[in-house]
Amino acid sequence: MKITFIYPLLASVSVLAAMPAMNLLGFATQGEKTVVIPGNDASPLEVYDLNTGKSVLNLKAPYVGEWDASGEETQVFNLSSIKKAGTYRLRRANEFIGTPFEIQKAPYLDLTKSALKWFYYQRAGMNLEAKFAGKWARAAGHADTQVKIYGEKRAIKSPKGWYDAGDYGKYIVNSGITVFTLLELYEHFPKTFDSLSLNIPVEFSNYPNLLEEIRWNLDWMLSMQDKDGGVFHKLTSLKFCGSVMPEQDVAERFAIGKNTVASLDFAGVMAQASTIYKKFDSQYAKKLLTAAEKAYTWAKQNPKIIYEQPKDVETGSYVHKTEDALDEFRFAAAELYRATGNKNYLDELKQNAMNHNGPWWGDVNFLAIYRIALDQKTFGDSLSKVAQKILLQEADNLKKLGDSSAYKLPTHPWNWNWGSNSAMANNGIILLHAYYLTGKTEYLNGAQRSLDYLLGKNPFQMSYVTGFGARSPKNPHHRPSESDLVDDPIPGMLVGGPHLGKQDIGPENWKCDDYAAANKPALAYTDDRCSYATNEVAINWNAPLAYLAGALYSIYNGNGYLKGKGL
Ligand code: G3I
Ligand code: 9MR
Repeated sequence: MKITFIYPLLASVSVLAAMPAMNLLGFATQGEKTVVIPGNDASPLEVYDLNTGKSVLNLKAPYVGEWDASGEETQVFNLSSIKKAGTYRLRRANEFIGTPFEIQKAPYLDLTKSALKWFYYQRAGMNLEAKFAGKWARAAGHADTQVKIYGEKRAIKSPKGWYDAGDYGKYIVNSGITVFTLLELYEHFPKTFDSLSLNIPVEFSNYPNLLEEIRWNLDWMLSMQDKDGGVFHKLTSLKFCGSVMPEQDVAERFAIGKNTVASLDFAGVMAQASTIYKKFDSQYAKKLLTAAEKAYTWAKQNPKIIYEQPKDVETGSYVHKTEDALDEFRFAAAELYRATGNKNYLDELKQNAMNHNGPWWGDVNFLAIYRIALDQKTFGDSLSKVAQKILLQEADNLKKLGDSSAYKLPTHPWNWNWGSNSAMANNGIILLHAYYLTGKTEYLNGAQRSLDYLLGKNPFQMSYVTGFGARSPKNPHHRPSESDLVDDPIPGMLVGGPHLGKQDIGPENWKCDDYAAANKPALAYTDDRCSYATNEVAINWNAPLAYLAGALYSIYNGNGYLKGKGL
């Protein structure tokens, strides 16, 4: 059932007044607070404190900009001078516009928890009990205890792990950047995440909940490593199943495509994880590191095995045409050097120059940049300064692009691609790393603007996260949300977002053509389950959302990473 948004006709709100595009979850008292209003109205904007009924800010209409990503004329208002916690509402030309919004000391905690809890909902091989999953409780699917290796007679046990997205596949490459991002969130903000409860089943009582959840996918990843150290690309059926619940998808599944990139993504994440889990579970940490070194060795011996999708396999492929594995070698060597101190990894790192690419599932160069830029002590001044320079150049590029855009969104033109919302979140993470290095608030504000966009400061004036904000996606392309008997989609999921690829419109899928006419990237989106190109959800999209929201919450709450004092 498709729900189109009819803005709530709240009392004394004119349907003609332009609705504000703003972060529907509100702002931090000390954070930047910007609002975009489409159009060129000359009237001033007022902000009312709903607790006192008084106007607390009166802003003249600013100049009118035009956003090339949507073709809209817009005005940007800065409400940052309001520092008092409370509930507020915008008023213009004697009418209230938009919905009430909160200003509080440290917002986005509920969003962070829900974005992280979603990984529990993605668990393969576990029935989700009501005490943890609420009304989205479901039976287990895909035990994956007898999985044939594609093209061979052998079979492996490959249980657990997270479903990749709206489908029931499990993919190593996409798990790589996802697990890296979640582990970085833990490592950067332990004061928040050591004690944050996600209300998930506990198997390792001494682990923080976040590390417990991540281990569910790490354990699956370990099972995808072959005896010779090489790692398979994915575990899926040959074709995508229909819109059914996990336990109804009984097609045979295969471990497919041992290859270089998957082995290196695996090596990098296992090495990174070994440094984090050793505090809680030294045996497990050792197992992770051994697996990491074995995978790296296999990749060194097999440097050019690029995944090729077999003809009879139609599930996701996570491979791109310019794949050369150099970025994955860089990422893995950096993590292995940090985990082992073995100079061989450092020497290889030095022969594999960093660049400006990424971060996305297809290029993990930036994961190495983050590691080396923030850990000068381990990697030495010269290498670390190179990484810091690249990071700050990228952050300054993004800041400049954001400052000059009529939505103040730090983004590159090429970010308008499949999963554009995750690109916006990853841009916010680059800006946060620049803040960690320099303490400059302009970078923190850039990260805030990235989150603002995802939570409502966009041409649809909606939050792109299910269950969060007055207007949010109701029909994601997500098999459990489509086929459970629950109207509300599972909460905390970031949908892919707008772009002009329109891969889901065509002969086999005309029902998705309601956004076919969109000719601007920021407008090419539809909240319809048919739209896997704009309205699916994915683990590598939720991870940067959780990082961005969790980092901002922690910083505003005074648990900041490095407290902006740089290295
Ligand atoms: O990299 C090129 C770029 O150079 C070019 O300019 C641009 C414009 O055509 O295309 C870029 O490639 C895109 C690639 O993503 C990298 O962004 C492809 O067009 C685009 O089709 C590709 O989309 C991927 C999609 O699978 C289809 O393969 C998404 O990134 C990826 O997130 C998505 O992943 C799927 C899994 O396969 C299955 N599970 C669901 C998951 C999410 O939809
Ligand atoms: O559900 C699949 C989604 O996870 C993928 O991202 C997408 C692109 O590979 O494909 C979806 O599956 C569709 C298939 O490609 C075409 N027939 C309809 C399937 C469900 O929408």
